[in-house]
Amino acid sequence: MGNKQTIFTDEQLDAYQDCTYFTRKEILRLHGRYHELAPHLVPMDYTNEPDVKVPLALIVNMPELKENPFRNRIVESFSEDGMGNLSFNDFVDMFSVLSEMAPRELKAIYAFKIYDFNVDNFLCKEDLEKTLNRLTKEELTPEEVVLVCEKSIEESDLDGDNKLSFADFENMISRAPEFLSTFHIRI
Ligand SMILES: [Ca+2]
Ligand SMILES: [Ca+2]
Repeated sequence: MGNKQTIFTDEQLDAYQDCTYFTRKEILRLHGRYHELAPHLVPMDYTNEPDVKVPLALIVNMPELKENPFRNRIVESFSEDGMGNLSFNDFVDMFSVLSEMAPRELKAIYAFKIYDFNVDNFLCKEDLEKTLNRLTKEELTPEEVVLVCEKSIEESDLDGDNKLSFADFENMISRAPEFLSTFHIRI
């Protein structure tokens, strides 16, 4: 018997491996990162599935996220309580979707949700303007942003209702993959 601490049971690690794009080893490393964010809050032993959440403010400060213009919205969209507090499961899900192993289609679903600022299941001109302002770190003038948004909608709006449904959005990112660039994060 060594003195190596048990963090997860084999069953838990199998479940994580099945539900994410991570290996057992990566799950353990992620637990280490999660623990490091709030050592006083997050126990090492997760075998009894403690009900612990790490607040948004600590998560968005991780080096992997802190330069990302959508960090708050990303964290909020994976937070089961909707407030941006992440349980370890939420934390793993988030980095799994952001990982290079996650398929483009899955990233597109989350990107659409994150860009849909007014949560009506469409990307309208205002949603795209907010998105583009963040993506270009305000490098474009307001007039240029309006122009690019109008053009993007015009080119991708398959059903002509002047806003982008998810199908229209998929059409847009097939032409402009940079819309998914902020959703590739290696941890
Ligand atoms: Ca919208
Ligand atoms: Ca449309």
